[in-house]
Amino acid sequence: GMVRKPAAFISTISDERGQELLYAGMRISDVFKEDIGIGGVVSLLWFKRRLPSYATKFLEMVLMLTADHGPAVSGAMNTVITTRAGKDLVSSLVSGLLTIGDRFGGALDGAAAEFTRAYETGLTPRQFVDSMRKANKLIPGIGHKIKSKTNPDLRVELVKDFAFKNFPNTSMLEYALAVEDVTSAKKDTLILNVDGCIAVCFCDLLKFSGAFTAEEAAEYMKIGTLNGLFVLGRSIGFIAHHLDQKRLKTPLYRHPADDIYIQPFDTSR
Ligand code: Q5B
Repeated sequence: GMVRKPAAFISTISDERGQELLYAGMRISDVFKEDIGIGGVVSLLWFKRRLPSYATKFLEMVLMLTADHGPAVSGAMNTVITTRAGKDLVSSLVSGLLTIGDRFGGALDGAAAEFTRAYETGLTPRQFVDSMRKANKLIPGIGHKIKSKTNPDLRVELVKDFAFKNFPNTSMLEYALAVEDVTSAKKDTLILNVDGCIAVCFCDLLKFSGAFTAEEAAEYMKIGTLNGLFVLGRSIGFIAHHLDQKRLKTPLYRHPADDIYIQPFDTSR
């Protein structure tokens, strides 16, 4: 019989070869007929399935409320400086994206991993906080430069409200809030931050929506899915900052020298 040449690539999410483009088997015309929204498209392409409507609404909410957080954050600054150096949209966008990581905007995967480990091994919130302190590790998803108990992050309030009203189970969110009680008692700024709150809610979705097996949930937490949410959302904002600077025709940026302390070089060594 016919022997098929082994394929160099395998792909499982989309297909453009037929008459109509398919996203995880769904025709692009049905994507619009059924009005599945950007949350529905993300579910198809990231998870290869339709998710319940509260879950796709949640995805959309995350993209909307991570879209931007002003010009002062690391990523937006990088984008603005790159644009002002005369670079194009893609260069400016990626220079912003490259700042996303453990400290800024990329704490979701770490938060999901640490909070899940703590919850599943049965640590009390206090034991978890103490164990992280002992290991000399910051808790991903806890802490903010300007937001605090007294100056709460309204984005976090919106995410919490939505999860409490719509999710079948919010065990991970409740656990993370109990951890926040411990950390914020030490220092006002050690709140469950936007990365942390989205991450634990997403864990509740993966674990309890019924749409994923336990193995799938564990895999999605491991392969970078959660940081992908922030990266996708904040790309909207970084592109906006690029366009804004272009519109404003801002010149090349040079940092004022009087704002940099240059330490005298020790020539005796
Ligand atoms: N301490 C976020 O640091 C920040 C602790 C902690 C235990 C912690 C820090 C951190 C984990 C990573 C994380 C996401 C760097 C943040 C985001 C998106 C954003 C951004 C925006 C947007 C803030 C003071 C004292 C020290 C520390 C202790 C601090 N964090 N202890 N666990 N997690 N968090 N990142 O204010 O005894 O005084 O030495 O790395 O979740 O990125 O808007 O800006 O939308 O764009 O500089 O919202 O928390 O605090 O480093 O001076 O620490 O608290 O050990 O203790 P800060 P530090 P001590 S959301």
